[in-house]
Amino acid sequence: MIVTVQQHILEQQQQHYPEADGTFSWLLSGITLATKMIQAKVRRAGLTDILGASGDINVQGEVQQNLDIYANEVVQHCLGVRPSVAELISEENEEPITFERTGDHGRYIVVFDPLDGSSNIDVNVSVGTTFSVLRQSSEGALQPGHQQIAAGYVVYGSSTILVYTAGRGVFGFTLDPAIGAYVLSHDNMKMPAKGDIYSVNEAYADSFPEHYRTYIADLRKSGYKSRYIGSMVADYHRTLLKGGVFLYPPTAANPEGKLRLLYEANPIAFITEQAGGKAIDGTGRTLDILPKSIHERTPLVVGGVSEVEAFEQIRDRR
Ligand code: P6P
Repeated sequence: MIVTVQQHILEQQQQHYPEADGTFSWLLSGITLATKMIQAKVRRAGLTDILGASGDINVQGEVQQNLDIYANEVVQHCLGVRPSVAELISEENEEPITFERTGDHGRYIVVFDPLDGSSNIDVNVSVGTTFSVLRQSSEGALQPGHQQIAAGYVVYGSSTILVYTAGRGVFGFTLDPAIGAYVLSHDNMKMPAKGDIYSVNEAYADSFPEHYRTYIADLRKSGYKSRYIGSMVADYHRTLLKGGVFLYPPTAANPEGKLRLLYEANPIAFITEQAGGKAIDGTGRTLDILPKSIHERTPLVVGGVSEVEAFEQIRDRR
């Protein structure tokens, strides 16, 4: 008996938000449609001459891949036509995209990275789309992550998997290409309290703060394996399924960390806490950070309770 993501969202809504009028589930269907269109292009990237950089530079100063541009346009289109969306914030756009909505429309802000890890596209490594849904408010998207009403990601890997939470658990859906639907494949996901994998780019270890280096050395001594793909959604998805820890510490090149708070760390942190794990910026809870700008970066240590609390103990011993 298959359960599609649309059925699941409606069941969740009927169960937990009976007063809801369906605008939220209609918004989420815009995201699932966009990711189906993106995955179709990702799966054929090498064939449709879409490989290679477009030569443009995005606000992050990164060379844009053609797929980045396509993915950004697709998400903007699929969500922009939803009257419930007041504002879109994309990793690819310096400024927010706002929509003039009347009446009780325009209730939500969607923050997203249309194609995270896109530098891996040309070498056929998994990439992903991340999203975070906030209620429209006077502070716009500059809200702490604990105010997210939904968040999720799609990882375009050996299969295409959508993982999302709306605050009542974490659910994973695998795209069945034969029917073009996301089908429930990971019900009520929980992150293992303790794993045996750590994931960090050790090339920058010399510039990590001392307690990060001590922490990683301790994990190695405890027999942990190292896995690092360099595509956050893929590295995180493995951590959610197998446990362990994924971290991007402050480095000389990125003293505030490299990952972006609004559309990388916050969605991941919301999912992690809903799945029983922990996510911190090195000092405090990621979801409590009050953002100052929409593209701000943050350090991230995310994983099972055992691994993150082991980090906190080493940090606090300083
Ligand atoms: P580094 C991809 O550009 C990204 O934003 C994340 O997806 C990934 O985790 C990180 O950067 C990799 O960064 O410095 O290890 O190459």
